[in-house]
Amino acid sequence: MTEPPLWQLRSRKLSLDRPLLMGVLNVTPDSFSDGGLFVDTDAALAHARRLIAAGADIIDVGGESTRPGARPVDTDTELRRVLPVVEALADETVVSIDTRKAAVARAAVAAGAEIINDVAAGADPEMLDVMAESSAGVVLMHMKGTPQTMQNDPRYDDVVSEVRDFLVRRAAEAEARGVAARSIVIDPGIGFGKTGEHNLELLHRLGELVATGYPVLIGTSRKAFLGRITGIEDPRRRDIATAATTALAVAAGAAVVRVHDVETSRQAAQVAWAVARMRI
Ligand code: PMM
Repeated sequence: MTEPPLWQLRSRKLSLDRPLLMGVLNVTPDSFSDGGLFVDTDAALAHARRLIAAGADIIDVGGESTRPGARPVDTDTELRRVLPVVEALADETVVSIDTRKAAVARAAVAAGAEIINDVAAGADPEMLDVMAESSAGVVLMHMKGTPQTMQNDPRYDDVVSEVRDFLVRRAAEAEARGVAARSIVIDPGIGFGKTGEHNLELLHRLGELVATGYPVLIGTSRKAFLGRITGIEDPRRRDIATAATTALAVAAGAAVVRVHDVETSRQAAQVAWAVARMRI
């Protein structure tokens, strides 16, 4: 028997012998689907506890919106938003910090975060060193451009191979700087510098990312392409559409799904996983 795969985090390991659910907790005034709801620390903690009760394995705390066109925030503002939440949650669950800033990642790990989720895949010159020194689990995500520019007519010759090659290069760079291979998860960055059709192709050909050997995280939750497909304009009404992508991603081998509504995606992930393995 081969050992079940593990994701090595800062102070513990997570088993990847079933898909993991990462619940989204945006402590921001302007995220696209839940901006403004959980800026207050108590409201954020109450929401995190609801996500945990629904089956979240990880809570992903973010203090900077990366929706298309969002304005960057400064380090102090981001820290003020996320640190009290990270500190309070670290005793209760596995906390991931969603940030592009090395300084925020460093402080969040010191406050108890186990995972650094970087949508810029280590673009901050100090980020890979923070990842290596902290021994945190890391998510390296592909984004074309920046949140300010990424949706201005993104083009690829072959989106899947370009995204895959970029992620494998960044993972190799992270390993060269001292990040353990078993700490790394890759993410194609659904909606980050991609058209709806690019997102569909990445999901359709997910197996090509899974074949890299790195566990793959997929974040489709409530994103605009789901609105285009279903005609649902309000992002908060896109959780069933999200659950459909969760099922497909899990069936194709995704290791982690990042979602706002954990309950619907947990059910979808469990059923897809049971069918994929033919085991209840
Ligand atoms: N999407 C958002 C933010 N952070 N992180 C990862 N790793 N993957 C994603 O797809 C992703 C992310 C989009 O913003 P939201 O927090 O409002 O969903």
